[in-house]
Amino acid sequence: MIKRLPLLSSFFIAACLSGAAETLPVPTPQQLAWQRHEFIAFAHFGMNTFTDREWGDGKEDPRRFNPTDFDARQWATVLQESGVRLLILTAKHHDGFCLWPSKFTEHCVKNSPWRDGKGDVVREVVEALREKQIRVGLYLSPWDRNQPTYGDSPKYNEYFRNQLRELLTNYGPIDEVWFDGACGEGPNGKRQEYDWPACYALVRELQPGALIAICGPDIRWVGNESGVARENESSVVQRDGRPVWHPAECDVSIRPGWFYHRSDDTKVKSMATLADIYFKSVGRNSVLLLNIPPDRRGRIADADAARLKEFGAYVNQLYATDSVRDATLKASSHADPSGHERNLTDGKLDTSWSPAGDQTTGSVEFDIGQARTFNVARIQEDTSKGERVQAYHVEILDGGQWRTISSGQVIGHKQLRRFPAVTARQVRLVIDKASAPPAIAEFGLHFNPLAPAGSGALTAHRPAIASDVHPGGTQFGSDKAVDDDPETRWATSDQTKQAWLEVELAQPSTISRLVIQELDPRLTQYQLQYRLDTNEEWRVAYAGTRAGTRFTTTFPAVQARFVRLNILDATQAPTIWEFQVFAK
Ligand code: FUL
Repeated sequence: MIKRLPLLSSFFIAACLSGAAETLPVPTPQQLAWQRHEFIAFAHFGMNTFTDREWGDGKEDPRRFNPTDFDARQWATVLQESGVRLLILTAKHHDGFCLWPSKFTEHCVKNSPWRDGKGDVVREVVEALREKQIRVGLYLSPWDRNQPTYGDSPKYNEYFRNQLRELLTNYGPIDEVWFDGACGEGPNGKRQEYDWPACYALVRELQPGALIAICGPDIRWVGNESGVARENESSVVQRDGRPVWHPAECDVSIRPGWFYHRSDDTKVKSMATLADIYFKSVGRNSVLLLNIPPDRRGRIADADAARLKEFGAYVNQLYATDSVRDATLKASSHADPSGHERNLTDGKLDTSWSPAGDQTTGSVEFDIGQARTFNVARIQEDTSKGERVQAYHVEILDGGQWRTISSGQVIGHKQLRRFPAVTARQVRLVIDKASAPPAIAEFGLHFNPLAPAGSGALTAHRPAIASDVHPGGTQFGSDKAVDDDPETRWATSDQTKQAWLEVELAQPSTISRLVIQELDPRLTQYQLQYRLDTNEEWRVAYAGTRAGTRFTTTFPAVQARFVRLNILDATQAPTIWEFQVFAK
């Protein structure tokens, strides 16, 4: 994992303490508005688009940047038609090439042939977005492989702040500033120490409404680049022994890479995959940040545009029918005058149902009037009051008996709980535990026409770490071997022959089947190792001398919490589409 944990500013901590219940952290108004966008977009565009790379080395000739038909209005139109309300543009990626004419470097658009060196991608994108009421975010890579001062900490910090000042003063209101955590050594061999407090102070001074993401106090990286949050992902995390509001953002690309590569044109994620990601990000109380990388023309590629619009339509359709919208509601009790249960179906996030007095448990029954079929429950807290619920379940009346169809702990802004389709007339939402009187804003029941995607592997979407990752870019990260996406792979550095990939399962599990999908057959000696606890020695569940593109084997069942593919020898650097372990 290359992204770093953020630091917290005192500004931010102060905002957390002014909540409804004294000790419950609450979002700032900006964080609240951002979470309610739910689904936002990323545009990785720059030198890499023209060199066909993911991580440039900063030595590229600026003349290589030359989009043939740059059209920011086309981006904005596609985004608007897909329901996207915020776009984050890579103003500068790790190669240091700036998409705006910076006064502080020659490595930027002013030395490119595009628009005779007079162009400004940032300006054109910002203006096109504003015409369509789409908000703007900017990615400014702290890691800069072009800057000679990188690694000479005070000097580079000044350069970085100068760039930040240009971006935050010349382009109107910016909603999100994205500081990536990837970081290498500078040319002098020294590691750059960033001056984060000074950067945060500058953002607050120049753009008080902007949220600082990733290496920043306002928005947290979810921990993988597969667009997937954990179950019960909370916006409240512990920092220095105190709870603070730091919501999760799930970044993922619509293609295998972050930048456009023609060879990926046939690998645009399918609707089933995108829908699954949506449920595992937005449906788990997180914001989905979906990357749509413009191509060498400087336009969103046709396949991506079509898929994004299809995705936007799918999301609208999902909410279009709600079985409880006209249901008759009856709560165990309700707070007067504002906590009436009718607020649960009024479509407003600022009105909520709360039980009477200071009760922290309660339930609401929905009588739909006739039996309806649904396979998704939507539950939303009014998070302006914090995340209060700690346990809940949803049940249906089935043959005179209440039967639980879904349960969980965190609700937060939104839970979309999937379950096999059921048909029922009476449904009940039960709050089993909360840290303060719950304030439930919305409840809905929907039908998702797409079957949940996924292999069912115990390793799928679990935290994965590797001994080695190819330096070409994060599209080769360890998470790619467990993302259930056969178009993305974990890759090791070119000379590697030995490597390991370790995955933590959700709980101690019985395992007895292994699947390995290699790019091509390279492994010649490897083990599937396992253990129940980090203090234990690794044990071997299976040892193999070949794998290949579609390898499956069973082995005598063992109990594991951690599994590891331990590669002892290979003909070439190991690279693996999927590593999966199953119960059976
Ligand atoms: C990573 C970067 O290294 C990738 O190139 C990409 O920008 C991604 C969003 O963040 O850390």
